[in-house]
Amino acid sequence: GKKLKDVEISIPIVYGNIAFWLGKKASEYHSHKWTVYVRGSTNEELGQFIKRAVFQLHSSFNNPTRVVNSPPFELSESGWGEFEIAITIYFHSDICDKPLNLYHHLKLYPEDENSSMSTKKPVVVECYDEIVFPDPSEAFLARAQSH
Ligand code: SLL
Repeated sequence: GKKLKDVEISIPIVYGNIAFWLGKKASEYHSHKWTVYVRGSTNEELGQFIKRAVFQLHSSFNNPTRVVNSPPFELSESGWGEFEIAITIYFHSDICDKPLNLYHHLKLYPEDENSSMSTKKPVVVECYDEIVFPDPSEAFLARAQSH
């Protein structure tokens, strides 16, 4: 379709993880339950823009490449260790053909020594970012504005 010059669309996102320690239910290899996610910064529906998110987990997980084909773009697992998760975002074809790679270091354990592990207080680590699309298609701009 037609491209609009001198226009750009910026999509504010938040990506990161929340992790709960399992306390009495913790075992050696499953001490935490966690969820890694990509969401709109004010919880807007990212399914309008994003077609698929692929979360690449550590090789110690079964089937470490996890594909999420519809929103919410998140993945929950249990485990014991922290590692870097590569998140590949695929957009709808009228938005952008090139996928975007994000990297998030999964965090399970509280940072400061004073906050002891608790089953009630999760560890949350998030990043704010903006995905900027220069010269968007007319169809994309119309969708972004009705959004
Ligand atoms: C570390 N470099 O040594 C990291 C690796 C891997 C964590 C952490 C697997 C859980 C499962 C899991 O939590 N791996 O087996 O399902 O700290």
